[in-house]
Amino acid sequence: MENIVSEFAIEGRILGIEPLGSGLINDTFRVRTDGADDYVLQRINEGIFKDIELLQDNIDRVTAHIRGKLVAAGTPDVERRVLRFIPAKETGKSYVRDAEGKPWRLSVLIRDSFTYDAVTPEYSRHAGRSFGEFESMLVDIPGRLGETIPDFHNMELRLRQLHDAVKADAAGRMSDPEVKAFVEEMFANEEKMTLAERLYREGKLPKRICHCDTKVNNMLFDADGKVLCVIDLDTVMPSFVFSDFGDFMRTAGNFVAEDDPDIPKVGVNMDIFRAFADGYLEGAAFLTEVEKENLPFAVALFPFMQAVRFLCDYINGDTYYRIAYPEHNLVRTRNQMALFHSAESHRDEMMSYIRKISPSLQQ
Ligand code: GN1
Ligand code: MG
Repeated sequence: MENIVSEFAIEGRILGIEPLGSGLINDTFRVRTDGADDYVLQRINEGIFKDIELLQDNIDRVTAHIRGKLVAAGTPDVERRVLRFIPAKETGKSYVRDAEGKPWRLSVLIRDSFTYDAVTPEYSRHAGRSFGEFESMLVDIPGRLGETIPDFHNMELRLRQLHDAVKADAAGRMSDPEVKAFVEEMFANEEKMTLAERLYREGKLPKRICHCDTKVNNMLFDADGKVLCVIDLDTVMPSFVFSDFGDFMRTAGNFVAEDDPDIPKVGVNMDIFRAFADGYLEGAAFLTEVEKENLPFAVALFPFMQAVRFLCDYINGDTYYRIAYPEHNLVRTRNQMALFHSAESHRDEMMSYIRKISPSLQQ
């Protein structure tokens, strides 16, 4: 790995390299140096991100655009507010390939920053505002960003993939009655949960540039719980705003982690919902009525979509998500389906709250 790092134009000598974070897709390391900055080294999972040129081009454009906005607004401490990727010495590109052809990239580790897997309502309010502002800053990014994973958050596609997985039954897991019951329940919800794709076709719902992986641990907080910077930009692409609202609530708004096997503890934390919605509606001034009134739908959609994806991977024999034990994806499915049920049962309460804080919505 030291050889890889030395292909980038870094400052200082490398003192050590150690694993960092808990992502399920890429491999991430911290590079300690004797210079002013430490770095984050990542091996990009090319099995999942098939077009590395497009991926890195998106990231370069997004970070440059946000940096420009922050500088223009006179924001202090810009280096801690947006990621900086280091160019490769030879090509000037923001990634290199190792001897086996695997792609790697390097960014500056943001000083005095913290990540969390669970947050308080106060932190969630900051997170909501930050994701709203992140989307706002990208409203006028020139040109079109590519889809790094085509139809990434398309619920219709995810259900088709489940149909295919069930048909192929590659790992022989369809004989498990629990798996079968989940599959049936998912298909029974097909019509209801593909609402966004229909609204889009009817011209009632726009696609915007969204982050599309707003897990709570994809943001850096400062020591006071304010959000410094949004990270993990691989999936920044055109999507519905439901992606960002829904995925944050899916992770931060669940009483437990997405793979906690203690299912009775799973549920939507309404204190987090209210705080996150407050912040998000403050940050995302561009939202249309249709977008706002479907935010409670988004809170149900994302655990449902994630359950479909986890179960699909389980049925396929665990080829996508990193797992720590054989039933991991099934446990994740149970957890996310329970969260989906909880979100459904809180739907009206969430709607009343959204109406209360956005008076423009019809009462
Ligand atoms: C993956 O890489 P990571 O852990 O931030 C996944 C997300 C899922 C998430 C579930 C590219 O995100 O979509 O919501 O796992 N990213 C990709 O934990 O599939
Ligand atoms: Mg991540």
